[in-house]
Amino acid sequence: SNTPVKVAVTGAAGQIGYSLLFRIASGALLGPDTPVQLQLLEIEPALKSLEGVVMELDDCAFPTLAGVEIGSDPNVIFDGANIALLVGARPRTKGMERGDLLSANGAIFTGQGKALNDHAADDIRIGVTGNPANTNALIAMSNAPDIPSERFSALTRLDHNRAISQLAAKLGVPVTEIKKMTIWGNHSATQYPDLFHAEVSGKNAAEAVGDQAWIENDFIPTVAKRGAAIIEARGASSAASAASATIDAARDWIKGSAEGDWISMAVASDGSYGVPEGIISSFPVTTKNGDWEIVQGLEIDDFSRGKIDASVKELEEERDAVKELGLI
Ligand code: NAX
Repeated sequence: SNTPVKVAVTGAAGQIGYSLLFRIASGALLGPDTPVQLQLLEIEPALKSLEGVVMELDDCAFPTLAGVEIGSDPNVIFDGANIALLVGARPRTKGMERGDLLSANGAIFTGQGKALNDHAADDIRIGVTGNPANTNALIAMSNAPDIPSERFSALTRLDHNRAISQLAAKLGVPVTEIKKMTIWGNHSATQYPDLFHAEVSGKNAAEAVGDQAWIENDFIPTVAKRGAAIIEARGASSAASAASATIDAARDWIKGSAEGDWISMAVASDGSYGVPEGIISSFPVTTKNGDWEIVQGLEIDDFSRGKIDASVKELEEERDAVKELGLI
């Protein structure tokens, strides 16, 4: 149809926003035949800078961009939104304790959860990129009782893409040969990128690598600490790759994952794989018609069990902390 899809983006004047908005507007999210209306949320002091970004969006004359609205009130910006990409968050600054970070973000994501609950369209899908992404998604979800919990997800697609890229480089194969990659757990240094269920040209990836030491001492920490390596090299955190992963995640959610493959998404656990119900943890999922389903029946050996449990434990601690702060 020709009715524009309303895509809300928060933190729109930030670094990820500067890459993300142009990709969405050019059709990378919904394709060349679907007009999009961008609804951009920023804090008051960043609105002037956001106006400059909107001038640049205008200057691209994207055929798929039907309109742009900006503002600092989530109740206005989320009105009628079909997709909300929650990118804006309060970054951890020097000397900030984890509790401070959780409460600063708690204020943002409780308010945005309520605003989505009251104003978003009935078919809303919400992807959280802003960190701590899993727990921010949990806070938003808990403050939006009228939105089904399956409509919330947190981004682990960047970690997923990083894992594919590292494995492809190790084996000297194109990324297209790699399927069924999984990130388990939290989008943090405890995440577990799993090669034991991944496939390379149809064969088991861990067997193709044939080197447990590389998996444990090289692959897993390289993927888990890639964000820090980018900061070290670039002097700024990953932005274009984070925007690209945000697009991949939302596009596959809406359009469906590929036949014979799966993707990683952090979603509300139903208890699968021993992950406590309700926490937002990353799983292998397939998607179809805007819904996701956790891939079932994978055998989890002791090594993987330990890695998944460690990351899930961190998520439970974050959940307990935000519960104590009265945010959920
Ligand atoms: P920036 O600091 O460049 O941009 C964030 C923007 O959010 C700022 O313009 C700020 O004004 C805005 N903002 C803050 N509070 C807001 C609110 N209440 N409503 C609307 N906007 C608000 O950060 P950027 O590099 O763009 O990163 C954004 C977030 O993504 C950060 O939390 C970052 O940690 C997180 N990331 C998550 C990744 C993931 O894979 N899940 C990877 C990349 C990135 O580190």
